Amino acid sequence: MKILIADDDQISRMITKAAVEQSGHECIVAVDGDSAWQLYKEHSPEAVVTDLMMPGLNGLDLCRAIRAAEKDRYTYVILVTSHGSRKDVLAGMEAGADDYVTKPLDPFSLHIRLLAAQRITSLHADLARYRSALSEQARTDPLTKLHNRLKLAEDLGALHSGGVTGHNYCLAMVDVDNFKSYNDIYGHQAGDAALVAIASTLASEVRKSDAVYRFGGEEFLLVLRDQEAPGARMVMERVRSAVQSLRIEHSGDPDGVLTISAGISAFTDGHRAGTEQLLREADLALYAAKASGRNRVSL
Ligand code: GH3
Ligand code: MG
Ligand code: MG
Ligand code: MG
Repeated sequence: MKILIADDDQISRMITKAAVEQSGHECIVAVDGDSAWQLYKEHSPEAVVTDLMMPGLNGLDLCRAIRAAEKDRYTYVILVTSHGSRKDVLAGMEAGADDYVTKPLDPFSLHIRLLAAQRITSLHADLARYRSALSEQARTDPLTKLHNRLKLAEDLGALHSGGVTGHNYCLAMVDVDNFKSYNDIYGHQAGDAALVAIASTLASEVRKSDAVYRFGGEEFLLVLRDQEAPGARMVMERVRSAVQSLRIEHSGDPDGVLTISAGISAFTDGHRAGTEQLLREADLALYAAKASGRNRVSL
């Protein structure tokens, strides 16, 4: 582990450092609470061994600051207290410390506590990884591996709350043409494979700053950043043509291959609509593209 030691007394500091190193850990040493806090933020140590009484930020303040700052991790905090001060120990544990050792420091007591620290922090690291994998999974469509509607809602929310002021963007709602009959003719498995191929074409045809989501069954939503309607139309024409060029045979479609239709809506300086409104407008435009013959892009 990487362990932060905080003590304003030079002798105590040396003793603690020697004990921590003897236990096989890496040390970062702070001469008071304030610099401990700075070093904590800089190095993200797995554990902190801190003196209680220090000028400026004391051990209790340091504990509280660490607990308040932690999000996806856990820092194991061990207090170094004077012998017999139960009140200090209680205050320390209430401030968020996990354990304590008394001065004069016994290297063995510290060593066995660091074993527990290691176990707890690695458990927390596992939990954090698990949580982040679950969170990623909840936002990913299992078939196409595109982001899903939950992620779309979050991203659009962030786009607006972050003040897209000055940043115009477009939404493009995409729907596969005559896909029901594709499933009927070629089977559901072939349908799934076609959706995967189309999804990867959509993703590869847009810029890195753009995003593609699976909106529903055979519907996709593209967020085209820093783009106004004419530009978005050009992008979507390219995307439409790329899907057609996949040449996925579809005998039930007038083009003989699978195609998509797309409807575009634009968030501009003159039209600062909310996301619900923009989605509705993209859907209406998509409907127009379908009504006027499919395999086309509509605004
Ligand atoms: P349109 O051109 O008007 O969009 O006609 P369509 O047949 O594509 O429209 P419709 O909404 O009637 O059909 C959508 C079809 O997409 C029906 C549904 O079975 C199919 N579908 C939706 N999700 C999936 C999926 O995950 N896998 C497969 N294979 N098919 C899907
Ligand atoms: Mg002190
Ligand atoms: Mg549909
Ligand atoms: Mg369709």
